[in-house]
Amino acid sequence: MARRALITGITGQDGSYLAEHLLNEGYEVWGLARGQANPRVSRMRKLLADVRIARGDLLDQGSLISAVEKVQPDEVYNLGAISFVPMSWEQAELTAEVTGMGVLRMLEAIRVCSGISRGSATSAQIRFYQASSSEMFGQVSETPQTERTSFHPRSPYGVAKAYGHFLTQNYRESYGMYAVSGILFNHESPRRGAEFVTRKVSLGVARIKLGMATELRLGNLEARRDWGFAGDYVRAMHLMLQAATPEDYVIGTGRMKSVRELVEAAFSAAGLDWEQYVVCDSALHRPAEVDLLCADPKKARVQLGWEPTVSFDELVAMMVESDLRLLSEGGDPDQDSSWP
Ligand code: NAP
Ligand code: G4F
Repeated sequence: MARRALITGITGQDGSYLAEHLLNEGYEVWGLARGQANPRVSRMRKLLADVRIARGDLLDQGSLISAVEKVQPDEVYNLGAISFVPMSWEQAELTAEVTGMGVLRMLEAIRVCSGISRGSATSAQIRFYQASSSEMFGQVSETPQTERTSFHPRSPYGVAKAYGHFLTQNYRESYGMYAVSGILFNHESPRRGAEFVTRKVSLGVARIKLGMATELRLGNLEARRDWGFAGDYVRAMHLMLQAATPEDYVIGTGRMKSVRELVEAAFSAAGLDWEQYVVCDSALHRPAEVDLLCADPKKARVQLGWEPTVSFDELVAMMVESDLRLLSEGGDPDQDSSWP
């Protein structure tokens, strides 16, 4: 019988790539979708017709229990979150509820449906993946960052992710659950939300190239990130749940670039000089910035055999090309029609 996976955040960037990967691996894939008429669900169905939908919301404990009871998953991937860092200052409480408490509710749903209580001999058969983030490192204490680097989150989002991370570890230690966190560094693709800097830049370049805009306004150009391709990172999520023992892993490329270098690469991919178009806008700076993030993915390479396959330059070129195609065909990035 096919193994069954339940993915929260199915309508997001990673949910779509993970669903594709698991379908290719022969899984029966279920996605948790919220809302009574969520337009992102119908868009996702066009791309991934074979994904089944279970209704539920990370804010609603009962709905998560019902979803786990209905799907009877072998693996649960908790990707659902408020994931845009600036929004976490504007809606800090909602971020704590979805990105932080949502992890507790999902773990509780698995615990309850598996009949586990304190001191019980039963351990859950369901394997749980938590989407932790390099934002937990925040103001970094060392570079590169490993599984042992201390956390100093710099946003309500980073704090909520740290809560989810420690809680996942705690359920593993308290209840013997197979529960792991992937500490993923920034990963991008043509399906990335338009609010994140890579996609904002690739769309900006495409608009300028096609004569639809004359400038691109950006915030801090000196921030550095370790950017990889989302399609590579979802393979790591799956590999983590196949390991003999439940452990946490850092996933990234080990290479860091600045936003300025991203901008240079993207404009040059379209044959443009970035300095003629980019406007620095201090209103786009954050209350507390994460200056640099750079992964040491050695543990994942040695223990899981995981390696990224797409370089920074290839990623940037892929995103610019995709947005040039999308806009020249009259697509609307807000409708995410860049999805193939
Ligand atoms: P994304 O594109 O922003 O997707 C977020 C998903 O969360 C959407 O499917 C959204 O569904 C869902 N969601 C929001 N509120 C929800 C709620 N109350 N109940 C259930 N689902 C809800 O994020 P992503 O880039 O795919 O990232 C996936 C996960 O990895 C997130 O947890 C993110 O924080 C984490 N992460 C991402 C990166 C990265 O670089 N991409 C790095 C480290 C960690 P709707 O369509 O209903 O809004
Ligand atoms: O693309 P970003 O918004 O991503 P950020 O804040 O690093 O968070 C992403 O990666 C995390 C993993 O490290 C995830 F957990 C999280 O969910 C999300 O996927 O910003 C990247 C950098 C920042 O330093 C920001 O200040 O780009 C800088 N930046 C400069 N100008 C900008 C802009 N960011 C955005 N979004 N928009 C700008 O105009």
